[in-house]
Amino acid sequence: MKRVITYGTFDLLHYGHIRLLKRAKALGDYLIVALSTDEFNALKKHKEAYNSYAERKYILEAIRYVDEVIPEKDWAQKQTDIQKYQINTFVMGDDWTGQFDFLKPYCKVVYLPRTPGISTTKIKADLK
Ligand code: C2G
Repeated sequence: MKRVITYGTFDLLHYGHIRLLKRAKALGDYLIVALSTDEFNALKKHKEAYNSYAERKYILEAIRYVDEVIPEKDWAQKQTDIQKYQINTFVMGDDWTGQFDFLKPYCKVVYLPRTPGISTTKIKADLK
């Protein structure tokens, strides 16, 4: 079984997120999403999600491509996660290209093209 992992806040879930999750799942058989906790968002990512961690987890668990959701509490947990969850492939959108190449000794690292024209920031701005 090929196990894939990806990380993110996934707030105000939109089709760009879904396309990322769909393509990530297509790279294996089992997709784990490491979901940024509210504390990690506030303290380390300096962004506040509209939906709480519990709500964002509930939404992600309803997506056919997602097999498991775990908390992302720290920038430094990826290497441990890869070993703990026996990950074959690490996936992120290409806005992160190069940032996680240090994981290459432990698993495949894939950066997928972001979906243009949609973002949580844009949604919030358009709704003002
Ligand atoms: N994404 C995408 N297309 C968009 C918007 C987002 O492909 N139009 C991807 C991002 O590249 C990311 C994933 O969807 O891979 C989740 O997006 P965010 O929740 O914005 O993730 P981010 O805040 O970048 O958190 O440790 C890594 C961080 O937790 C990543």
